[in-house]
Amino acid sequence: MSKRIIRLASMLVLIGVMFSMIACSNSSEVPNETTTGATTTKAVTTTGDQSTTAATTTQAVEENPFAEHLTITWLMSLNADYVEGTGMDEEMLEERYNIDLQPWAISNYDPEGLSMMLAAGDMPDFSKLDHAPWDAIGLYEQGMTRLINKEMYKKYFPYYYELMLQNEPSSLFHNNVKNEDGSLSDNFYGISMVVDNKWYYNVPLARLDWLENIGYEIDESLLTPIKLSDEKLGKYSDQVFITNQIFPHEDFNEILRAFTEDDPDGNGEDDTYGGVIFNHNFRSAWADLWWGQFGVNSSDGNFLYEDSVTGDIVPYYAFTGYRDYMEWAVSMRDKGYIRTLPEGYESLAPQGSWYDNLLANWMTGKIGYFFADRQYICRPDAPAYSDRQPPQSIWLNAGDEDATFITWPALAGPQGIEPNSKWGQRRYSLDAFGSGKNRTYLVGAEVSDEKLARVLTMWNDSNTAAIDDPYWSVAKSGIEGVHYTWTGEPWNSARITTDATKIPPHYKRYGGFLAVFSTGGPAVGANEAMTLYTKIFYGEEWYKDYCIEPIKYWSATYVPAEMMQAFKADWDAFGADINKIHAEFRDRHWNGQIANINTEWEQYINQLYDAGLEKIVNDYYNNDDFIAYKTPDLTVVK
Ligand SMILES: [Ca+2]
Ligand SMILES: [Ca+2]
Repeated sequence: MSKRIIRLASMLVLIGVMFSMIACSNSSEVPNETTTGATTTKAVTTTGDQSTTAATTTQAVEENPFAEHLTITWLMSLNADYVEGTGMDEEMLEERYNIDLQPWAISNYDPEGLSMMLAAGDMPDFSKLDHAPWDAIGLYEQGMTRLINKEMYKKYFPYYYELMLQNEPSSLFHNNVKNEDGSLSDNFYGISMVVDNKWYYNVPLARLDWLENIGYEIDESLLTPIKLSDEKLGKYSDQVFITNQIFPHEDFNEILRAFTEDDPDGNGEDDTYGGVIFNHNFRSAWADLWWGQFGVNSSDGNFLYEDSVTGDIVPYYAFTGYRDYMEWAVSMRDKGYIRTLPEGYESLAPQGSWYDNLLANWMTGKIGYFFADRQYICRPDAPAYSDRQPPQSIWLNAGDEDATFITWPALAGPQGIEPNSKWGQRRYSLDAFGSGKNRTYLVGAEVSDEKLARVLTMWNDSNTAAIDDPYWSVAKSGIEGVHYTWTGEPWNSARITTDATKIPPHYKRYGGFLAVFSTGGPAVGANEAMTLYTKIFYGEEWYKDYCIEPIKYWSATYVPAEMMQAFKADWDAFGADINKIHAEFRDRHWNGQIANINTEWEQYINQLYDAGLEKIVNDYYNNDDFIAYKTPDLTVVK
């Protein structure tokens, strides 16, 4: 338990009740070095390194595992113009692993090209066929691919195998060749991609200068300034601060009130307000922080929740957290502390209508609280997009060059910070392993164990090498000064990719041999703000404390195929009625037509159950054959 309450010296809020709760935890003092490169502490395996002399290894008697020269066909890139034998990365890997890589000049995003290839019976040895007509199971059933046994990972790709163990049980579900009784086997239809299951996008961002103007002081020791040195935003260095502290829910409500009523911009006019909210039917990642205060997620309807009274597993629209969110939202809206956007924002498509509107409203400089994509805070290198986002939009477009900001992990819920309190953001990927066409690497039917072992070894070496390893950094990303440049300190600043047309022919790259696994570690080579934010975010493991975890998650990964089919039939029968009851209740609530939430919520739930939700809950959501979600160990593998 390491949730941290922000401790404010406030003239406006009753001190004592909230601030006596928890002292700042020392767990925040994670040195940056541990997070700069998730892979740096793992030793490079020497088996693949032919430049290492035998004398330096203790297993001198071992045979050279790369003695036999192997030809390996390949298709893992958009690069349809690539001419085999011309790439710098191809040459490097061929030399080290005693192989001839033969990339095929078809884009893996080309449905026609891939269909023709497969129709002709051609299957590359190693591929990722995002737009093929069949998925991994379909291709295997047609005899195009082979299976991969877990032992191969254990032996030749231990880095991957360890991640697999860490992320059980869900790591085993993806691409698994299930036994006849439905149990898991040790064989897989393809190599499941590893994705970052710790990531979340939006974080809270508020005007720090306004907080100070309305009487809050935050201890400087709790604030880490974002340093900026680029030409564009460098003059705003030290104007955005990251803190790992949390405003208690009631404090934050009070802040939204004061942003509205206490003239935080000091111009003597009643012209500001706390934040922007959307109506109840707007479900998006941009509403997740608001909803998340009440333990319910807006953007992903596959999250299921446990009803604390009945123990039923229910969808968001039957969960009390949703009710509590709606109550809070309407109450704050009616007070004017948070406001909706002008007409027309409701539509999610085209995206521009609400998104442009939101950014334009924030840019008025009259709003105190925002939610910000961590990737774009103070980002200097994506002008068209990022200049409209706070904080930079306030400096650049609202004409408020002195504005200061604070950003923190999540908005807290009314139940406080007790260990079992469930509020916060949503991890973007719940599982570390993925499946489906765009998250599965395929191995051709003709590939021998030896060939598979060679490639797995290559991937193991590339993933376990130090981030600045002279061989692997070039094999993965090219040469500094040729393929990219750093904006500041190497490996600790932004990396700008050189325009492809400006790279000399002999430095061309295929680019699809190694960039195959995202291990969930902090990204290197982002802009200054994101690099710092990422270090704190991963170093302090915010995703462990500030994310809502579903009790169950509705997806083919967790739901048996027959159950999914039966559900679809039932949903076809009941779904429209359930949706209608939900929509009516939701809209009446938004329109202020609910007189007594407690009685009307109960009536609403009864209506839903009578309309068929009871059967859905009993037969599917509560059913033990629908496996409960288990949060994996989210520690970043070093
Ligand atoms: Ca070749
Ligand atoms: Ca004012």
